[in-house]
Amino acid sequence: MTQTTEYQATAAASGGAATEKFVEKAKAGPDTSPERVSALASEVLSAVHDVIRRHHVTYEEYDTLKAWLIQVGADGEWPLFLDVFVESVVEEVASEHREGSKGTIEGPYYVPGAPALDADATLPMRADEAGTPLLFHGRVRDVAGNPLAGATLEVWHADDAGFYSQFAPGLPEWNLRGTVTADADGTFRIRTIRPAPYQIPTDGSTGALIRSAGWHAWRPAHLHLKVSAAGCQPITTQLYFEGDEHVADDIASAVKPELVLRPDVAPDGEEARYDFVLDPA
Ligand code: MBD
Ligand code: FE
Repeated sequence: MTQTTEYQATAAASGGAATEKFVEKAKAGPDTSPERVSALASEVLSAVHDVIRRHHVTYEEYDTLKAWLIQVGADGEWPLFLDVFVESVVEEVASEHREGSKGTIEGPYYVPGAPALDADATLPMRADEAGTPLLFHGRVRDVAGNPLAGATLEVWHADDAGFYSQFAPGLPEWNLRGTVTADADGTFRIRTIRPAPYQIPTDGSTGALIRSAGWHAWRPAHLHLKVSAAGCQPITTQLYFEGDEHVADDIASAVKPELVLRPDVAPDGEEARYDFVLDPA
């Protein structure tokens, strides 16, 4: 169990590594008008002022908050903290008018450019990859029911210990990450392993808040996907597994009933089907 010890000792690096990746991705932000910046910033500040008044927040508490905010930055955990506690509402607003499959939050561990795989795919994994083998298959269609030939499914997920490649030490670069191109009839078959539930790193500042508040630190086991096809709006989503205790109690509030898989037992592990429906662009 040396491996486990090594991972635990460095778990905070998972949240931290996400900052480097995010900064690479987030170039110049969109041009936001001064009116909108002012409206949003003053409402956020008013909400904070209101909490201070209602709870008679003390100078000691104010200084604790300052120190914690500084530490979140020092740990590189802003992407982790924001995606866990804020992104679900941004996604809710962004997908209000969508008719096709439900999306949910992206989270901090997406990396573009995973290895290209054809429609009958096995995700890159170690020869002795632990975990129950999972065959995940289905079809991608548009809202009118037409199959989307050559749709792309970017898939990424944690391993059987709950760790993501490129965000935890000791994993091959693209472990359990792939870019799958569906067939001419929109179908795909992806062989992987069932991921473990994900625990927010307990040794960073996000973990410190969770512990101080007496909350639990868990997300249910999940597959992450970005599904896209020509002429359609891409979706970013996650799929969960029925029976996982955290499905009803996700710290990131990202579970929707439509996103829960009910895998069947298969000759070699388990099998689950999910069909994606994409809205027109
Ligand atoms: C994850 O794996 C995740 O998907 C989210 C949203 C937040 C933290 C870790
Ligand atoms: Fe995740």
